[in-house]
Amino acid sequence: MALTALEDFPRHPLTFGPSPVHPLPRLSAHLAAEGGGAQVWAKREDCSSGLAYGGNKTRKLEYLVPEALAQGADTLVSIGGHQSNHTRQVAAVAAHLGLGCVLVQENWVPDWTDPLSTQVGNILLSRVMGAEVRLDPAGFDIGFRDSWRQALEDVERRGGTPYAIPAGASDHRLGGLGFARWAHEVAQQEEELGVFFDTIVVCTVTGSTHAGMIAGFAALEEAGGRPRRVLGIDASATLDKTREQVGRIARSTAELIGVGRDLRDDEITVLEGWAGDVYGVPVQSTLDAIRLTGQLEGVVLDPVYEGKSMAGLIDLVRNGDIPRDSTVLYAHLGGQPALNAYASLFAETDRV
Ligand code: 5PA
Repeated sequence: MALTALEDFPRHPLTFGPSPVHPLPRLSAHLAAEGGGAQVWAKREDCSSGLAYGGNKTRKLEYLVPEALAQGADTLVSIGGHQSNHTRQVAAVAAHLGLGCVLVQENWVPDWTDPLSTQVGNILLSRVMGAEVRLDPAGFDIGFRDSWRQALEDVERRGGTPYAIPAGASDHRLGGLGFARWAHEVAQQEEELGVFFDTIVVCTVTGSTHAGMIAGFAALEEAGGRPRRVLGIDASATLDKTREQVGRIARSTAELIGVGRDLRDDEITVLEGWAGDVYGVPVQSTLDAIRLTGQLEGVVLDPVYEGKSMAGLIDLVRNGDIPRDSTVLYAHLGGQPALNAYASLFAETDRV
C-alpha cells in the first residue's frame, strides 16, 4: 500500500529499517490460563536503531532532522525530565549529525527522590554523548516552557543557530509523521507475516506517538484497509492535557498526510487506570507487568512508560476488553535506561 502524501516529506533515516515484530507466546499463554485468550505480539522501537538504544523519538526525529539541516541549524535544543528518553535520543542524533545539543532536564518526578536520577541512565548517556545538560527545578508539564525558550535564546546569543524540539518531539508540525509511517510499516509486516493486528496498544504522554499511529491507520483505512483499534494507555496522569494533545496532533497529522476527512472522536482513545496518581512513579500494576514480561519473555520494560502500558494491555486481555480472538500488537517504545534510576525497586529477586 502506498505511503500517500507521507512520501512527500523528506526523511533522514536514523533507524536500521522496519522495527522488528515478534510474538510474545509465553505471555499470551499465561494470560490465556487466566481467562484471556488474545495473541500478544510486540513491535520493538527499543531495538530499531544503533543510536544510543533508540526508542520512539528516533523515528519521530527522522522527519525533524531534514528541516533542522535545511534551516542551517548547528544545535538541537530540547526538553524533558531528568530521566527523559527523548532528550537522550536527541543527544544521540545530534552527535550522529555532528551538531551541538542543549538539553533542559526538569524535575518531572519530585516524588521519586533517588539521588541517582540526575546521574545514571538516560542523563548519564546524554552527558557521555556530549550534550550540554541543564538541570531545572520545574515540575512535569508537556507544554512549552520558559527554560526551553531561554536555552534557545542562549544558543543564539552565543552566535549559534538552534533548532527547537519540544518535549517528546510532539507539539511540532512534523511530530506525528514518524508514527504515521509506523502504521504503514505495520501493514507491510502484516502482509509478510500473514497476520492482522486488530488492536494496537501504545503508551501515551506527550501524544505524537499515539497521534501519528491514529493518523497513519486512518490513511490506510481510507485506502481500503481493515479498521482496527488503537488504544492509548495514559502514563502522564494529566489525562485531559494528554487527551487534548493526542486529538490535536492526530487531526493535524491526518490533514498533513492527506487523510481527506476529519477524524472521528471514537478513533482517539486514551485510557486511564494504569498511570497511578503522578507521572513517573510506578504503581503495583506497573511493577507486576515489568516482572511478568521480564520473567516470561526476557523483554525489559521501564517503570515510567512501558510498564504502565503493558499493565493496561494485561488487564484488557484478562478482562476480555481485548477479546479472546484478538491479535494485539504491543508497541514497545523503548525507555529501559531509566530503570537505573529505579534500582531500589528491584533490589531483591521477586519471582512472579
Ligand atoms: C515516551 C515519551 P509520547 O510522548 O509520544 O506520547 O510517548 C510516550 C512514551 N514510551 C512512551 C517511552 C519509553 C517514552 O520515552 N517520553 C518522553 C521523554 O521525555 O522521554 C517524552 C516524554
